[in-house]
Amino acid sequence: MGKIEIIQGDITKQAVDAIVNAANCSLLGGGGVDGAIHRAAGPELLAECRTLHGCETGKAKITKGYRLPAKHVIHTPGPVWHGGGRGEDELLASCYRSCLELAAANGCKTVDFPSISTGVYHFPLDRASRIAVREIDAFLKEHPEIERVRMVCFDGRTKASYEEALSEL
Ligand code: AR6
Repeated sequence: MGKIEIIQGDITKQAVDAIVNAANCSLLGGGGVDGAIHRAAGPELLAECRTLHGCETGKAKITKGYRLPAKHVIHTPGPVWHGGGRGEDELLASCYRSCLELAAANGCKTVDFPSISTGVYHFPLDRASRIAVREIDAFLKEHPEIERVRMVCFDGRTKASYEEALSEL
């Protein structure tokens, strides 16, 4: 109990075993949190990402953290919201599971997530936050080796939504 935390902040500043990047399928950078992570990590991150040959929506790939305080970056392309009829819920759930599977496989005990898909990709926030905390909670129950998972929310509205979702678990 109590292994999921919600904070407000900048994910690029977090000194954890792994931060998650809300990427796109190219894994070659973009705007939002993806742009911030690449800027803070430095050009070595993009160089490693080029060797990965992209990633499918809902899957994840791991790199080193380079100049970030975090040891690793786990890159996951979330679904673009198209109204809910194109498997968006299951794809978003798969992002959280895939990232946590990679974290566990790489010995990461502390993992920080941004709010995947709720920016440029327009996934409805309250729907996304419920899916996220449900998947994280389910995974942690099966993987006691992961010590802490945080949602690092950039703004107060996002933080409030994840807090509400966590309280409903
Ligand atoms: N720390 C934590 N959260 C942040 C930060 C930060 N430094 N910066 C932004 N956010 P978005 P998406 C929040 O748009 O919807 C990129 O171009 C932001 O406020 O970054 O999954 C990719 O390359 C929002 O709550 O990701 C893709 O093309 C959340 O992160 C596309 O955007 C996610 O917003 C992915 O879109």
